[in-house]
Amino acid sequence: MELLDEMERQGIRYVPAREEGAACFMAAADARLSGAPGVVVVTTAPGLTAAVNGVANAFLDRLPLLIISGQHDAEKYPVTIRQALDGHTLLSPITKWTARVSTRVNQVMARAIDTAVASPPGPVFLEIRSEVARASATDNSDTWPSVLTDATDVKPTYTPAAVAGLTEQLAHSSRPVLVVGSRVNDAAVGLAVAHTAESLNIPAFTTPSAKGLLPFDGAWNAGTFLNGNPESGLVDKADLIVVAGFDANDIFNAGWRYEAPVVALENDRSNTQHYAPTTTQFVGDIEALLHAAVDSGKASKSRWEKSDVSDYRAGLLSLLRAESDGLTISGAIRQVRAGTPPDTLVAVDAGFGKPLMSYLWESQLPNSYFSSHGLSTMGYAIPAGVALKLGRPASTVVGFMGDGSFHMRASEIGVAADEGAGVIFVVWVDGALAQIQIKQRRKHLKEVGVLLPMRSTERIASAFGAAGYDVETRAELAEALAIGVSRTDAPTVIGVRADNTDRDLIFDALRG
Ligand SMILES: Cc1ncc(C[n+]2csc(CCOP(=O)(O)OP(=O)(O)O)c2C)c(N)n1
Ligand SMILES: [Mg+2]
Repeated sequence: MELLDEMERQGIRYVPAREEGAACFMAAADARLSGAPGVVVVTTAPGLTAAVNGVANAFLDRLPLLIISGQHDAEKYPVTIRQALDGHTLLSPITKWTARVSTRVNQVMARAIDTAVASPPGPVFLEIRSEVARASATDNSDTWPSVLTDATDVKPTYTPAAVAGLTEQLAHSSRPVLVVGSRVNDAAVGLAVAHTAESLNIPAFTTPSAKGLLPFDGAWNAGTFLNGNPESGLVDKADLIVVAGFDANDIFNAGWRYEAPVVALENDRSNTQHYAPTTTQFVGDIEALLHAAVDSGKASKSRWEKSDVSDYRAGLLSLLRAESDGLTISGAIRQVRAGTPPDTLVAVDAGFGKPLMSYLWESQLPNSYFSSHGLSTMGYAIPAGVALKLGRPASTVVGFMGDGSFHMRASEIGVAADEGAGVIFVVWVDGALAQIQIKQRRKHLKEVGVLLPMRSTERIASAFGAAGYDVETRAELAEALAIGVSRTDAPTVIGVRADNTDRDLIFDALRG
C-alpha cells in the first residue's frame, strides 16, 4: 500500500488487473512491446500464489519482469501463520533471482533490473517487508542509478574465421533452409536473413515468436516453422538447416525431425538447449555475419526454385481449410487479417486455434505477434491484448482465444472497458475444450470434462462492459469486425461459431 501511494505521487500509472496472473501477462506483453521490464505489484501470500502462472509464462518466454510483493515485518514473520508464505522458495524455479529488498533500495533495484534484462531475460521477485516499505533509502540514486541510461551496447563482432566457416557450409549445400527464432528479436537481423534468402535463393522460416521479422510477402519467406508436419514437406528436402537465435520454447514438443546438419547462429553463448542436433555454432553479430557471408561471393545460389516455396504455401492453405466458402477457423483468421491494418498486434491463446494462427496469421511487422509460447497457457489473450492496446493505443489489437480461455478470463474484459481500451477479442465458440477432446478421441479415451455450455458471447461481453456479437457466417463476421476496428475506445468481443467438421483432419495434418 505504501508502494502504491508513492507510485501515485510520482505519477506512475498503475493498471489494476482483476487477477494477479493476468497482471503478469499484461506486464510481460508490455515488456516485449516496449523492451523495458514489466512491473507487477501484488499482495503477499495469495497475491503471489495467484501470480504463479503469469510468472512462469514470463520465465519460459524469457521476458524481463519485476514482481514486487509485500511481506510481514521481520520481527513478526517467524511467528505469523495466516498469509505467511516463503515467496522465495515458491518462485525460485520460475525466476532468475529473488531478493528481500533492504534500505539500500537503489542498489537492489539496479541489480534486479540488470538481472531481469541480462541474456536470457526473465522475471525477478522482490519482497518488500513492511518495515522497509516505511523506511527511507540508505543509499543514493546518484551513486547507485537503477538504470544505466548512458550504457552503450557494444555489439559483439564476428571473426573472419566465422565468415569463412558459414560461407563454406552454404557453398557445400545445394538446398539450405534458414530458420529464425525468438532469440533474435531484432528487425535488422530479420532483414539480414531476408537479404541472405533473396541473394542465395534460400527458403526462410520464423518460429511463431519471431513472426514478422521477415518481410511477409518476400518470395523466399516460407512462413512459420513449428516442428509440425506441414513444413516438413519442404524442410525434408533440405541438406543444411541454418538456425538464427533458435529457441525451442515455441515449437511443437515432438523430437527433431531432420537429418540435415544444423548450423546455429547466436548473439551470445546463453543458448544451451541442444534441442536441434547442432554441429557448428557461430556466436557474434548475426546481422554482420550474414552480410559478410553473402558479400564474400563464395556461396552460390541454391537449387531451390521460388515455386518450391509458393507451392508449399498454397498447399498449406488447402491443408488447413483456409479457403473454404463456409466459416472455418482458418478462413476466419484470414478474414480478420484482411479486415485489419498491416500494423495490427495480435495476442493468441492456447487451444485448437493456436497452431492455425501460427501458420496462417501474416504478421507484417516485427514484434506484432504475442502468445504464451513457452508455457502455452490458456487465459493469456485477454490481458495481453489489453496491455498491447494500452501500450500502443493507435494500433488495432486483436486477441484470439477459444471459449475455454474466454470463460476462464472474461472478467479481465472489464479492465479494457474501464481503461477505454478498444481491443477486439475473437472467440472460437465450439462448446468444448477441443484441443483436449481431439486428443482423447485419438487415444480412444472417454471424453471426460471437455464440454462447455455454448454461452452467448453477447451476454458475457455486455456483463463486463463490452459490446459482444455472436456470428455464424462470413458476412456477420465482416460486419462485427468492421465495428470493432472502428471502435477504438471500448472493447468488442466477437464469438465465432465456426464450422468445425474438419477439425480432426486438420489436427492430423498438423501433428501427424
Ligand atoms: C491454464 C491451462 N490449463 C489447461 C491447459 C491445457 N489445454 C490446452 S488447450 C485446452 C483447451 C482449450 O479450450 P478452448 O479455449 O475452448 O480452445 P479450443 O481448443 O476448444 O479451441 C486445454 C485445457 C492449458 N494450456 N492452460
Ligand atoms: Mg473451445
